[in-house]
Amino acid sequence: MHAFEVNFDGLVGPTHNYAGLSYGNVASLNNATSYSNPKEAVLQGLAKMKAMHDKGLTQGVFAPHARPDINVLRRLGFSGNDAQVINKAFKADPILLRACYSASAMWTANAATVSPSPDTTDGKVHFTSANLNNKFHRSLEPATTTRLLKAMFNDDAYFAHHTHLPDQGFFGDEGAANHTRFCDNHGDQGLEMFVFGESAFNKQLPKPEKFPARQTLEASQAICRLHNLKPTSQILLQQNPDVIDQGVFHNDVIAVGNANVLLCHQQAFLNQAHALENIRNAYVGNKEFYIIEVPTTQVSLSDAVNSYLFNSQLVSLPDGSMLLVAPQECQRNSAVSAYIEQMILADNPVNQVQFFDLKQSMQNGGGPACLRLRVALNEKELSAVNPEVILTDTKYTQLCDWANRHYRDKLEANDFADPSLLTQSFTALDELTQLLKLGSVYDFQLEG
Ligand code: SUG
Repeated sequence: MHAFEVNFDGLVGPTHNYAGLSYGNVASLNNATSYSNPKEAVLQGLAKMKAMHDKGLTQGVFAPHARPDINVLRRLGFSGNDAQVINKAFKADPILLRACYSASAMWTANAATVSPSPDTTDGKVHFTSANLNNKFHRSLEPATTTRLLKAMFNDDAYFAHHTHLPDQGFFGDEGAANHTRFCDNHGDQGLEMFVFGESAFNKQLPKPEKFPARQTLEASQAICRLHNLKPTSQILLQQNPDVIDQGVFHNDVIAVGNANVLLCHQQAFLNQAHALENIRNAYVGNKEFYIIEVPTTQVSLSDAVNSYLFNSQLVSLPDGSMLLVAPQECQRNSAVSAYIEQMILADNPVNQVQFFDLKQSMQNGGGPACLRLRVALNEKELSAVNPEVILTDTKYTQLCDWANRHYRDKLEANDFADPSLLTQSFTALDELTQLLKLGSVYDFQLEG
């Protein structure tokens, strides 16, 4: 049966802002005082989705979360009606309020880990929402993410949904940002690579010293169990702790895989030579497996982090070629652009590059790959997906129109005191759930 990799890109939410919330994420900290443009952000993301659709790929849309999270503000002791809660929180702790306004659910690579059916012993596609417990603003995401996933993949015959892992650092789980899958074709059994930053229980393994490791070995092991992964479809490797300390907060900031290709920096993994040999040996396909290892002498670690080269998407196009979907920051960095030019001419399957302006997301540390959740599906599974979340030309036009009507083009510090931002945001999302036929997925819809 024919199979597809569908990328579900996060629609940037109406309250997208820069609040410096992610310690260990260089861009987030550097842009903490910038103002944001949510309208530009959502349209930049939609332009990438449309470009993928125009290339003949199946492209999905993942709805944003309702922000501010008024329930968590109440849980933290701010009382009264919505306007009073916002007003009190703004006076008491404006950064806390900003965290509750964060549109961070746009980075759907962190929404969940997904195991396609050829890799699982029960033949179902498995989903586990990430608990994201390393950062307060992101820990608010898993319950709504699960509701959204169930509204998109709503058929027990094909899809299995699991509750996110326990909300505690020992089981820190950041989803598909630390997970990639290698296979000959998307419908074949694959090798799922889980990359963890540290072990919670095994004190022998090294840890980063400065910045937090956001994914634990124990979380990755739990996902393998929950997803009924075939033993030959899993490999667990440790990220190089030194690079976490230099701003590589997820594996997808230093490595990206697709089909029979792994593109990674020379310093991506702990004991790299051994790690790469293990991946090569564990590959279950018949095709030649390519490892493109980018040397530090050609692309330094700081060039990698600043350009987000490894947060490019690698996608197989319908004609069999492979495209690097890179942020425009790669084009502007001379070392990185020279490397890309060399790579697409070299003997490996990657033979094209396209650059995208995703500046609004990039300024918070979210590149092309952060914005998408990959779900490999066969024809039957794809026909069981809610069709309204699949991008078409019409849906693209509707979504641009929706964003143009509801989104602001500037948000700065004082705007978060204004309760009409909540009303505008919830109105937009209520309309979106109708456009994408998601039913009631947000707290404000379920409580109302
Ligand atoms: O979790 N930034 C996100 C970026 C996530 C990138 N995702 C992947 N690499 N897959 C994070 O650090 C910044 C929010 C702020 O500072 O306002 C933020 O949450």
